[in-house]
Amino acid sequence: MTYLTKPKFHHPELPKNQLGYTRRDYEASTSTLCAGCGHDSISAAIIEACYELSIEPHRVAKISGIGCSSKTPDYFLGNSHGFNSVHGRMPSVLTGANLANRDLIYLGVSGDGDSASIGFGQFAHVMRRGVNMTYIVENNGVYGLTKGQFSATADRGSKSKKGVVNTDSGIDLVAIALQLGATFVARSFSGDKTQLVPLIKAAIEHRGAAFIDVISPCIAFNNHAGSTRSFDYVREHNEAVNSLDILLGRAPITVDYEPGKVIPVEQHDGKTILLRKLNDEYDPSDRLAAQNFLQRHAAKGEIVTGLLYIEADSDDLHAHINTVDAPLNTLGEKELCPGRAVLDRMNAALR
Ligand SMILES: Cc1ncc(C[n+]2csc(CCOP(=O)(O)OP(=O)(O)O)c2C)c(N)n1
Ligand code: SF4
Ligand SMILES: [Mg+2]
Repeated sequence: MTYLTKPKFHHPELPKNQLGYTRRDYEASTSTLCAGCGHDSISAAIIEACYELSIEPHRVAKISGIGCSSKTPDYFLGNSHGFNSVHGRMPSVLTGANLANRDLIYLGVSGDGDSASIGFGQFAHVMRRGVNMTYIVENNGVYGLTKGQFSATADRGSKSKKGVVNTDSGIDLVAIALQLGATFVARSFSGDKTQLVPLIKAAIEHRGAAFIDVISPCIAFNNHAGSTRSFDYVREHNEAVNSLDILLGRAPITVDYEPGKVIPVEQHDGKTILLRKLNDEYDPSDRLAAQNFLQRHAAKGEIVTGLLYIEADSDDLHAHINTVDAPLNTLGEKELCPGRAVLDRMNAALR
């Protein structure tokens, strides 16, 4: 993979987070993507979210597949663990790593080709299993890396750069994630950092499968009239249903808000997300209503963004299969081997 290292020096008075790190400590090599690619804005949003959450970089594992989007983990969190896997196989690598070491923060980064075309089966299973992760799809409707073929998320009727009309139905990964039981589902736009950064922070704090579909225009192959993933189209059709104001720690809520306008969503560990409603009709705690709302609006060509669904009292794969609290990779022979007598009893029970 090509990469350009960034100089290490920086202004001594750059702001620092609670750990004493600057934003520069969450950066990595210089991006080699096309100038103006939406994916670079998502990398910047991930850096900002991790800086604001004061995450220790060595506690993050960033895992990706293949594509321009899947290259981006090279451009953020240079001091974190990383695994650039095979096309469409990021979810199984992430699941395995998560099962082996539950103590890391898992960040899956993928593209619409990587997740909705070749990796669609893997995407489905990682969602239905409730793996504790933040799964981001950088959705541009094309295979950017291989020069702009329609991906499976491209809308029927949308036009390629050369004027070819897509005749296949597009897969809506948000609808699929909702149907398969993801406990945090959001959509955003790479051009809206104000919306995206709090969503990434909330997804990282969420326990369970957190999915964010980020519309991320490909300026080289899918930013023309007739595309439904261009900067202009998304700006004109963006229908934000809410915004996340603040992500608080365990401190009591001290901000004043008009009742009904802001919903406090308490998470499993006592942390609270404040959700500011922009659409009174929208209830992000009702999975079925969310699915209905999204389909009605998609039929009108609107792109609904915001936190679309959250299950506050969620759990994850480790809870489902009842693993021990200690990460499995820290267990020794003593804990892992039950002893001859127990094994004999188990074998006898199977005869
Ligand atoms: C098994 C396999 N099949 C096909 C390819 C070729 N290939 C590389 S990237 C890619 C599509 C990437 O599209 P997407 O995930 O949307 O990423 P983008 O480049 O648009 O960000 C394809 C088909 C590959 N690398 N490996
Ligand atoms: S080809 Fe498209 S997706 Fe790839 S770097 Fe260029 S603008 Fe981004
Ligand atoms: Mg793509």
